[in-house]
Amino acid sequence: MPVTGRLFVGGEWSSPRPDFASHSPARWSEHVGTFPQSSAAEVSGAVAAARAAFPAWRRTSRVLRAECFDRLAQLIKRDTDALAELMARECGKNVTECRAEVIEGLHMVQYVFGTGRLPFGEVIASEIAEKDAFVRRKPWGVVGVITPWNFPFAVPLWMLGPSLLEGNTCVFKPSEDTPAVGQRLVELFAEAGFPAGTLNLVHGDGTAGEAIVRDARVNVVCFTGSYEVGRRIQELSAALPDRIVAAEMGGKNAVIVCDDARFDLAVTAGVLSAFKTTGQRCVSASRILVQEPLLERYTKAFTDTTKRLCFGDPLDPSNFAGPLVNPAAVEKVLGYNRLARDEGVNVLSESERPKTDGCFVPPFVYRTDYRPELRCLKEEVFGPHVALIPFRDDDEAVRIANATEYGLSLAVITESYRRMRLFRDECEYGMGYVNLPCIGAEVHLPFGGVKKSGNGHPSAAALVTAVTHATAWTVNHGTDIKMAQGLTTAIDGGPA
Ligand code: UN1
Repeated sequence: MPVTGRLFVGGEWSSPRPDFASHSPARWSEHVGTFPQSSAAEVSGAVAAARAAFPAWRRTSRVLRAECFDRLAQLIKRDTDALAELMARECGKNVTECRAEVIEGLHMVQYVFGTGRLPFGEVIASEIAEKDAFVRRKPWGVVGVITPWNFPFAVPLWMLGPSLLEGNTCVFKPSEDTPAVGQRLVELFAEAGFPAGTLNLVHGDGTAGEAIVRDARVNVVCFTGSYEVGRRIQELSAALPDRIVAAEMGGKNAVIVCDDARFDLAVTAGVLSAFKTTGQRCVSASRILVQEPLLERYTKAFTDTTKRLCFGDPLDPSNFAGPLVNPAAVEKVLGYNRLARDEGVNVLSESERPKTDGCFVPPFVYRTDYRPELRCLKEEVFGPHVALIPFRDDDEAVRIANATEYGLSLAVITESYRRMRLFRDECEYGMGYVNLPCIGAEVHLPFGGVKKSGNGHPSAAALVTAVTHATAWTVNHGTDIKMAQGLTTAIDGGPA
C-alpha cells in the first residue's frame, strides 16, 4: 500500500495532497508514497503551532517529558522490522543496515529517557558565603529540524530527542527522498503521547526548508546535509539576533593504514568505511592512505574483496549494500568517476552498471599518488568511489589526511600507540577511530566535525548545548547585601 503523505501541525493531520512522490531507489518506477509540498504559509502555521505549544511543554516536569520517550522506545521496539523494511524500500539501504539504524534511533530515545533524571546544570561556589550560584540550562523555544535521506530515522532522533527533552518544541522536515520514514516517525511520537504542537511535520524540498530557516520565531536550526545548504542556512540565519545553527555538512574522510597494521583488520576496516551504505554516509571513507611497504598487498586484497561485494535488492539481507538514492546521485557519482579518470588516476575496479531501472552504481576503486591539484581527492562524492593513496612516513600521512576542506571522521590502523597518538593529535577530525572503520558512531558520543564538516555544534548526545542556553542563577541567603569583588554597597557616599 503506498503511503499517503500528510502534514502534522498542532496535533492534527492535514488532508492528503499528492504534490510529489517518493521513489524506491532499487526500482525507480515504484512509488513508496505521495506527499504534499508544504507552502510557506503551511510552514508558518507549523512554526506557530510549535510556538504555541512551547510554554506548557517547557513547564512540564523534565522527568515527565523524558517518560514520553520511554513510551516511544516501546513503540520503536514493537515496529523495528516494519520500520527497517519501509526504510529499505524508500532509501535503498540494505535492510540489515536499516535495522541497525532503527536500533541506533532507539538508542538515542533510550539515552534521552535515561538522562531525564540526570542533572541539567551545576552548582558553583561564590566568593560570598551567603550566595548560592547555579548554572541552569534553559530551552531556547522552537527548533527546526532538517534532515537527510541517508539516516532518515536515527539522525532526526539525534535532533528531536535532546530538543524535546530539554523543553523545546519542534518543526521537522524530513528529506524529500524519505518522507515516508519521516512521517512514520512522527506517527510514533503522536502515539507515544507527545502533546499536540510539540512536534510538527512539514514535507517538501528546499523551499520548505528555507521557509523554516527564514522564520524568525525558530530559535535553533539543526541541519545535516551538504555544505552548500548548510552554508546557506548559516547565511540566512546571520540576519537573526539569537539564531543558533547546528550544522553537520559532509566529509572527505580517510583511513590511514600503517605498515604495522593487522592486515585483515585493515582490509575489513577499509572496505566497510568505503562501501557500507554504498559510500553514502557523511562519514564514509573515499581516501585510503596506505604506507608504501603494504601498498601492493593491500591494493590486491582490497580490490579482490570489493569485487566480491554484492550490491542488490535492499530487501535481500544477503546483499552487502544497495543502490544510490536517486538518478541525480547516479549522475554525480559517475561524473566523479569520469573526473578521476580525466585526472589521470590508475583505475583498479569498475564494472558495468546493471541494466535495471534501479540507481545502482558499482564500486570505483583507483590508485594515485597524492597530488594537491586532484579534485577527486578533495571533494565529497557520496558514493562508492575510493582512492588508494601511498604514503612514506607519518608526517606525510598527516599532510595528506588534512589536505581537504572537510574534517569529519578518521580511522587509523596501527599497533603502535605512539603512531596512534600522533594521528590523534595532528589530524583534523571530529570523530577518530583506531583499528576500526571510520563509520559506526554511537549516539552517546558527540557527532560532528571541523572545517567544512561542522560548525562547532556536534549532534547526538552533544546537541544539548545547542538546543539550550546556559543561565547563571544567583541567590542571596543573607539578610543584607554583600557584593563580590569587594564592591562597596554604600549608597550615600559614606562607608557601607
Ligand atoms: C551519516 O554519516 O550521515 O557513524 C550518519 C555512523 C552512523 C551515523 C552516520 N552512526 O556511521
